[in-house]
Amino acid sequence: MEGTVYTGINNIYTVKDKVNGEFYQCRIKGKVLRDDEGEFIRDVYNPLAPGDTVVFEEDPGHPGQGMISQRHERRNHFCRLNQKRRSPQFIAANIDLVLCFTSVKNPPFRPRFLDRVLVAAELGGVKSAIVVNKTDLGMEEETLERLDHYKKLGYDIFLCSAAEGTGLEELNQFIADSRVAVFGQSGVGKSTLLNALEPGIGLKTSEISDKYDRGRHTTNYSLMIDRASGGQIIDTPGIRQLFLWGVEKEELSHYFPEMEEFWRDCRFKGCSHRSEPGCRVRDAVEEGVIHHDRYESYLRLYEDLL
Ligand SMILES: Nc1nc2c(ncn2[C@@H]2O[C@H](COP(=O)(O)OP(=O)(O)OP(=O)(O)O)[C@@H](O)[C@H]2O)c(=O)[nH]1
Ligand SMILES: [Mg+2]
Ligand SMILES: [Zn+2]
Repeated sequence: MEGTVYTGINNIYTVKDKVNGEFYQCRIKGKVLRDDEGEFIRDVYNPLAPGDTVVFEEDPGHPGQGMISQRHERRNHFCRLNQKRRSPQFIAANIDLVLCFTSVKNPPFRPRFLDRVLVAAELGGVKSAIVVNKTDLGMEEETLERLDHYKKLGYDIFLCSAAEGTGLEELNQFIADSRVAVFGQSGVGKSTLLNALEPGIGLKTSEISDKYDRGRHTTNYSLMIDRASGGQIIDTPGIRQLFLWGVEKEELSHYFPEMEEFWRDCRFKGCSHRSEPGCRVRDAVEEGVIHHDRYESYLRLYEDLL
């Protein structure tokens, strides 16, 4: 049987059968999963994420339960480094879009965090757009300016208030019939907004206290949901910080779209764009062509990779 993974909790994966549309509770056959070539998938924090397509068989003695034997090749993935395990933690696979979620306040707008998410999407080969939630709390001039810059970089931006229902129609049109994962800090309102977009799904949400920054998370596993109008949404747990997986420091600048036209012309091959002479990227920062805050994000991500 062929199916798609919708969620995975404690090594039990919910898989939807491609033919009959039924859900099966599955384990991995022989504990280690194989890919299309029959090779073991090793050194990963989790071998399967919502959106993965798999081969599985139903357990004859237990209807509705099954064993997964193979994971098909992915067309893309969204992933972060699990710091404790030093291995990739896959958040979603085979998706059309990552919605990088932020809020204007409570928790505060954090462009540095946003940059990390945008780079991670770029690395996994996934298209991304920005959702700014809680606009009912009022927008700072500084936030508007930063958003304007992201727009110039080519990102679609949606200003929403899940509380007041504003901006939802536009976002709905944009994601129609797509498979979309939402990702962002805890408390920005991902689950609340998805509940507003797709009434009846009843995702758990919760009041944020001033503790939000210390890791109080409401959503604690990724979950894919079929939308009534077609397409899927994937809700994910909020995190405090994102670390990149799958990039060499020499290539980090390739994942900042605005650096594309400069890094090739640096004097040294493999330029870190930090202190080398003849660095075109730094020239562009000094000329104001590359935003100094984006460059700061670059430097911090670079330092993570040292
Ligand atoms: N003012 C305002 N509050 C909102 C809005 N959207 C969500 N909230 C509130 O923000 C808090 C957190 O919402 P959640 O939807 O649980 O946040 P989340 O991003 O899913 O958080 P995690 O699951 O922990 O990652 C709740 O108290 C919501 O009521 C909004 O548009 N405006
Ligand atoms: Mg949530
Ligand atoms: Zn350089």
